[in-house]
Amino acid sequence: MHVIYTNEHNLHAPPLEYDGDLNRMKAHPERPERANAIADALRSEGVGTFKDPTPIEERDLHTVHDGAFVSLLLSLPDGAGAMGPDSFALRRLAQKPRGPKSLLGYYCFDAQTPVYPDSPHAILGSAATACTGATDVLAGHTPVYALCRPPGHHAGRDYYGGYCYVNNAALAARRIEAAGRVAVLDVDYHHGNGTQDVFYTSNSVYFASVHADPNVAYPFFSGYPDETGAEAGEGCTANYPLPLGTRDEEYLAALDRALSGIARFDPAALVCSLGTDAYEGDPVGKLSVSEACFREMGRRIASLGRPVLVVQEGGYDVHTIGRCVLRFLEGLS
Ligand code: SP5
Ligand code: ZN
Repeated sequence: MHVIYTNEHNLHAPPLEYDGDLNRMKAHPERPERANAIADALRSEGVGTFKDPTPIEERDLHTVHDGAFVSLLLSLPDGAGAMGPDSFALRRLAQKPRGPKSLLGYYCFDAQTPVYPDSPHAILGSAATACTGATDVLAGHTPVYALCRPPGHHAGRDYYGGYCYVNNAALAARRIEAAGRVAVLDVDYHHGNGTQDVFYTSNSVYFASVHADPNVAYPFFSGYPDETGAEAGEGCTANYPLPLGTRDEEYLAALDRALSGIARFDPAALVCSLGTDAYEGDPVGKLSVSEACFREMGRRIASLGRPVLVVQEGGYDVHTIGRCVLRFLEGLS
């Protein structure tokens, strides 16, 4: 199994997160130790052949993203330091302002996704990791694991947030689309709003997501069962929200429903957005999925019998994230 990985992600290390508590910033959960823990776990178990991604350039992001959006993200002014907006556009009201900080507020939808001077290297490295994984799947390798960081599934065509800057899984799906219909299965704890949005009107990419109920879980404003796609893509989006505290049996029942929809769509290949934040010990997620369940998830996904690219998304318990990924890849192989 190819494992695509670059340590460039270490260049992106936001120290603190604003989570709505106006009195205190918290340690940022999306930290380099996450990906380093996964890489260490795979290496120490001798799982996979590690391979550097083939570098990509800004223009390679345009298959999914708006040009002005990525150019702002990747080239903030020198000396700008840590950047985040303090005002957010409600776009039905907004015009596009000039000035990098206010413009970030046009493209960003939350306060937890800061841009630091070296973040662009990590963002491009993470996107390149997913794209190289896609190329390997097109070349006949399966499964392939793209150890992406930062994650990507909350980023849309022209917006970012949720610790995500560009959408790694969507970039990979677009690349694999050259071989035929693609399904994206998102098993991160959070709804993959960005990926859903990118493919919402497409009938060549199916999107299914199993996640915590957005009434009470981030990203709140999408991930409901009545979101089923639009125009040519009507029927090509499926959401399976779960109550907080959901355990293995009910989780796997929802996964089975998602997999039946994918089987009916009959894709040539599958991209799996893997978050381990549904794990019972995760500090951000509030579902109750066991380590053994990750193996069973891998097994059921493998039973579709399609080539699979796994793209790493969230998962914040650095002590168990490696084991959850190992179990999942074990089940998949
Ligand atoms: C890729 C991904 O999993 N993004 C998730 C973004 C979730 N942001 C909202 C979580 C805010 C909670 N702050 C952490 C509290 C730690 N106890
Ligand atoms: Zn997540």
